[in-house]
Amino acid sequence: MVTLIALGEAPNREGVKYVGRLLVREGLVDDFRLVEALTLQGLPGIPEDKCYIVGEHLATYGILKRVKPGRIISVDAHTDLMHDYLDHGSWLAYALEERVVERAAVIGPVLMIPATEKSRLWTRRVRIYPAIPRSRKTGRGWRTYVNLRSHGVLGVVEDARRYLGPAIYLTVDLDVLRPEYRIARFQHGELCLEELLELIEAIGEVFTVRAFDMAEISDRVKKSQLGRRAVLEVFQALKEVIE
Ligand SMILES: [Mn+2]
Repeated sequence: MVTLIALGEAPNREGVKYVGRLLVREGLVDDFRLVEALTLQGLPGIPEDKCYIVGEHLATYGILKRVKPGRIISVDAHTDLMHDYLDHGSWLAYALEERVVERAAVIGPVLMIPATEKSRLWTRRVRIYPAIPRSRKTGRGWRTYVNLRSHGVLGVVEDARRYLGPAIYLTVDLDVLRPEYRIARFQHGELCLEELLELIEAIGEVFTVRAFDMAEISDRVKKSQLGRRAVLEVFQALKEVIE
């Protein structure tokens, strides 16, 4: 079964429902369950499942409370490690702080990456693998993050495997794709579809993926041919990873 979580503002809720219909029309799923609410508190119970489709990325926080996976990989253009109030830009910080997850790896971000020790971003029990080379200031001077461009998909995924152990929950925020895919409401990242598919495949080879979500879908995807193709191919790749 596939569970759609249409949470938050109308563009996200519309986008999720549109993608649900698209997946049925293209024969990728037979049917789906829909859970809809304006706020996280308003969500009725999230059913336990292996496949979720999510608009507002905050829904992943709700899923984690239900699935309790312990370890998570978040593929995202943003680290979602802001630490001011709970929303789509901070859910991972709160999930870590509240021990909803014990350890996390964020792969592919270009934004919200801690650069100094004074950063107001959450930094504990999380490892960050940016899309392109980035540095942070530590007690021993500037150090470069292990990143996709310099270390390759395998370099990153194998490092994450040593850090996280064998079994994970996987969330893929589609804003990790470049701006021309026009899927998410906020700033897109640096990956092309082929790079994202290669990353998902490598994660599937190296980890046991207990469940996944595909997140940050908005109604922009209705008018984006590249976006629709990406949604279908990423969903297919994710399904293969848990089968
Ligand atoms: Mn996100």
